Amino acid sequence: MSPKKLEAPKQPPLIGRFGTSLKIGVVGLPNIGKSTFFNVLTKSQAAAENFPFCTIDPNESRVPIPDGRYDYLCQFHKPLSNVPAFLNVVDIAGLVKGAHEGQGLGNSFLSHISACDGIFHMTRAFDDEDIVHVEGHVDPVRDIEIIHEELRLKDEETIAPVMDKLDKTLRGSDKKLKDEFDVVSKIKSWVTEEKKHVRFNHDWSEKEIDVLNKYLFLTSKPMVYLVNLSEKDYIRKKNKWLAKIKEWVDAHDPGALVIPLSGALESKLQDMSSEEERKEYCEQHKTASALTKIIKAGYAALQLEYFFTAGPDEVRAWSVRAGSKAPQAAGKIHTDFEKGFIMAEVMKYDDFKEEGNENAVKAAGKYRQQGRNYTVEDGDIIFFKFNTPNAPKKK
Ligand SMILES: Nc1nc2c(ncn2[C@@H]2O[C@H](COP(=O)(O)OP(=O)(O)OP(=O)(O)O)[C@@H](O)[C@H]2O)c(=O)[nH]1
Ligand SMILES: [Mg+2]
Repeated sequence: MSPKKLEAPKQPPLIGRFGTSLKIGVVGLPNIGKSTFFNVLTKSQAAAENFPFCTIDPNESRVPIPDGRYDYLCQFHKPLSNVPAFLNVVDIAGLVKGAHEGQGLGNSFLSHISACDGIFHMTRAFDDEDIVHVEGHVDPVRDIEIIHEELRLKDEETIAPVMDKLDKTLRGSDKKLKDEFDVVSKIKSWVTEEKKHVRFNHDWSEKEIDVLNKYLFLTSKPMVYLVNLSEKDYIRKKNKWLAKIKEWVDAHDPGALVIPLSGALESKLQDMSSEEERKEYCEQHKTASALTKIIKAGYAALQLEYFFTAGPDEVRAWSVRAGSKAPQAAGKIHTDFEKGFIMAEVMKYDDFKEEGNENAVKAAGKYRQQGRNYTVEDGDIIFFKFNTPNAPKKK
C-alpha cells in the first residue's frame, strides 16, 4: 500500500451556518426506528408507530451533553444555577426513493433537512417480520445509497437555477459574480457529473467555502451514521451488516463515524424504573447504552465545543464553534463582553482538577491571561475582563 493511503483522513472543512444553536436531524427510510430513537434520546413522546410515514411534521427537542467535567464543576461549586451545553435534535419524516420529485411525503421534508446543520443518518439492520420495510427486506447499504442519492438529486435540482441566475447576471460582467459562477460550476460538476456529496471533498478552498456557505447544500451537511441493531446483536457486538456499512462509509464518506445502537434496548432501559435497575441490567448483559457516545458525536460533527464559566452563582457551559477566538467566545455571554473585551483569564479543566482550586492553579503558574488572539479550547474555564463601553464614567 502506498504511504498516502495510510494517512488519516483530513478534518473536513467547516461548511455551514455560523451560529451555535445548530440542529442535527434524524434522517432515514420510513419505519426504521427514528422516532423511537429520538424519544429515548430527548426523553420526548413523539409518535412512533409501526407504519411508514408515522412522522409528518418534524419534532424538535434538545438534549443536554453529558460531561463529567461539568458534573465535577457543579459538585465543586454547588452553584445557585447550572446550565449544561445542549444538542438540538430534530426527528424528521422518513425519506423514500423519488422524494426529491415528490414521492412519499416529497419535497417538504427535504426542506426540514435543509433547516438542519448536520444529519444523524439512521439505518435499519434489525430483522423483524412485523415491522414493514418499505424496500421489502433489510439491506442497510442499499438504504444508505437511497438516502444519499435523494439528497444528492435534491442538490442537483437546487444548483441548476442558481447557475442560470448567475449566468444571466453575468452579462453585466461583475467580477465577483463571475468568480461565484466559476465556483458554482465546480460544485455542479462535483455533484452532478461526479455524483458525489459536497462534503466528500475535503479540499474546498476558502473562497469555495464562502460560496458553499451561501447555498448550504444538503450534501454539505456533516453526517453521523447510526446503525439500528436488535438488542441481541448489539449486546454481542455482531451483525452481518456492520462491516459492510463501515466499508461503504470509509470508501465514500471518509472520516464519518458509524455508531451501532439498539433502539429496542435503549427503550427498554429508559422504561426501567431506576438507575440501579438499568445498571444491573447492563452489567448482567455486559452492555452499555450508546446514547452518550451518539450525543457527543453529533455535537462534534457540528464542530461545536464549549468553555465553562464557573463560580458559586452559576456553572455554565457555553457552546462555540471550534476555533473561536476569545472575544467571540465572550460575545456568547453578552455582546458587551465582546465589544469591551480586555482579556480572558483561563484555567485548563485538568489543571483545576489536579490542583484542587483556583488559588492553587494560580500558585502553580497555570492561570493564564490571554488576549484577543487566543483560540478557545474545549473545556477551558474562563473569566472574562471587559470594559462596559457606554457605562457612565466614575467621578
Ligand atoms: N424490533 C424493533 N422494532 C423497532 C425498533 N425501533 C423501532 N421499532 C419499531 O418500528 C416501528 C417504527 O418505529 P418509529 O420509531 O416510528 O420509526 P420511524 O423511522 O420514525 O418511522 P417514520 O416516522 O414512519 O419514518 C415501531 O413499531 C417501533 O416500535 C428496534 O430497534 N427494533
Ligand atoms: Mg418517525
